[in-house]
Amino acid sequence: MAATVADTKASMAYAEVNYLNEPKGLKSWLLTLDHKRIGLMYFFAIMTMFFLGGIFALLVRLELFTPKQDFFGADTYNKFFTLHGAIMVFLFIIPSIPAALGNIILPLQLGAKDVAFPRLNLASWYVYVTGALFAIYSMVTNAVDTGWTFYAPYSTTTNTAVISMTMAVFILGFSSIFTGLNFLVTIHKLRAPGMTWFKMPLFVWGLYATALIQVLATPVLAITVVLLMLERGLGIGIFDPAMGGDPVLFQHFFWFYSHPAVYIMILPGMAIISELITAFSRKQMFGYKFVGFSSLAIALTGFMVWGHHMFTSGQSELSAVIFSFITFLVGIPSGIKIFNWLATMYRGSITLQTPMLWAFAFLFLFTIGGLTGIFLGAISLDIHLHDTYFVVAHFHYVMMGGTVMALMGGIHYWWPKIWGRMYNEKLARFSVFFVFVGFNVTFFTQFILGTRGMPRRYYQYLEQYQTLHEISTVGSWLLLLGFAIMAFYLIHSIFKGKVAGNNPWGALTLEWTTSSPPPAHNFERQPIAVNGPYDFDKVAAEITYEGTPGFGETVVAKKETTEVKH
Ligand code: HEM
Ligand SMILES: [Cu+2]
Repeated sequence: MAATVADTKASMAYAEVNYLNEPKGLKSWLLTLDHKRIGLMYFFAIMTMFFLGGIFALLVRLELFTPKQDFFGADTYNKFFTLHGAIMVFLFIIPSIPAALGNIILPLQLGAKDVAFPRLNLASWYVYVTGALFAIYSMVTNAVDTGWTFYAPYSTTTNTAVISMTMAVFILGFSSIFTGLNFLVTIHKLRAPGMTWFKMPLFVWGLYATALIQVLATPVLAITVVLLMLERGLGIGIFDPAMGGDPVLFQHFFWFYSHPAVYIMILPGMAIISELITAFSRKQMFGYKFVGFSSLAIALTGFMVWGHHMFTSGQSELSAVIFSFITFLVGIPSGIKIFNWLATMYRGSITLQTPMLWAFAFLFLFTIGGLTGIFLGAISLDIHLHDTYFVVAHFHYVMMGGTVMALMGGIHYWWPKIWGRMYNEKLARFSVFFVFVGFNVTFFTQFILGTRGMPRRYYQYLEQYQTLHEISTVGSWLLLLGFAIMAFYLIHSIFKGKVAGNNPWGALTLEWTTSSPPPAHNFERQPIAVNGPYDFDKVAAEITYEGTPGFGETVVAKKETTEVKH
């Protein structure tokens, strides 16, 4: 493939006419059917929610700095951790990777002009915003103090604004279902000519598995919160034993959605990591099919383990043993992914650019999160660790150490495609550093606190826990610093960043073949998938950004086969 000089210049330039500025005007944004614009609107929405949820987290940590009451009373504290959890789960992390990055990137990676149902896509954003408004309404009218899990019968009897918050969750569910449905049909119907299932990028495989869960599990949550609202509003006894209901039933319903939901959170994160590991190792994905199918395996087994949240809630011993066993099984496909990522890096041409640093942070933190999940899946251990800070540490290692690190990796990887410009890489490294260190300082201490018996959801505690709580709170300030630096250089880069060109990293998936930022209809010519997404041993792409090693060259990576030197 000999590129002409003119082609090369164009591929290194900033695309003056692009989806960001054509068509112009606020109305063209609010009524847009362009998946990239909708994805960007989602991006700003989820980042606002990450900020809001982060403020509540910092307040919770601030109160926990000392064992006694310092700033807020018990009721306010309960509201703060509930709002933190509910915002982070329902308004930030579930829509984050699929609805924001997935919306922007998935059609580009498939070589499609848009998603299958662009109007449904726009509708999903408005549904999301409506849900967010209900959540905000709840926050300003007495808020909620039940924890993000809304366990009955407390949630049907507390005098806080449970109905508006559960209504928010109900509405947000539909936006999630719309996105999932759209992706399923898009992946089936709109792949570029030549793109067979096994030539799809692994990001697409991951979003496909995620979409299955979104479509199948979310309706269960919707029904659960409707029943909760009926009980609260009309006094129908479903969950409250005082009215003849069964509180354990609520927990079954809730976790039947919410365990699969943790895979709605982590599968897209894993999917991003697959892209990063191959791109920055310049190597074919080791065990591509295993990595692809393991996403489906996780999605399916994820439906059968919800009872591990209820080992102490009253279920038969037999069901506890079965849930425990299946929980261990989920570790297998996750382990397959980790091993294949490591094998992909082995003998690769690794470059340590910012997205890859986030991928390393993910590998390290998610592995800790996953392994401590196995502790909790063992019934005898969980009896002791249930509802302690060990659990808080575990799910933060998975959700924040896993999904949020992957999200940050994805944002930094696709940022130059989305805006056509590159961020300041020095500052980006500082940001990774502070977030990584801050994260471990904040949350590793909580594993220790948990094993020593510190319960979760308390604003006062015994003096023996103080030092570890203090360290954890200081960690949350380091996290704040890391994310503040990031916000600064990312916003700065939109206006002042260096031009990135079409393919700043030299990656091979189709989104890198169009200009940066892409035109409104994505591609000037219909792309054809000739090669696999990671055939670095067969094809080479020109690297269009001066900060990437091999700039201006078309670098051919090492062949997979090992040459024996004599
Ligand atoms: C900015 C960093 C973060 C800090 C400092 C932080 C801190 C905390 C604290 C102190 C609690 C209360 C624990 C308790 O007393 O039970 C908590 C709970 C929780 N956090 Fe975070 N968190 C952070 C990020 C996140 C993220 C990114 C997510 C999800 C994506 C998340 C999800 C949750 C959930 C679901 C709960 C449980 C709430 C509940 O008990 O109802 N957190 N967090
Ligand atoms: Cu679970």
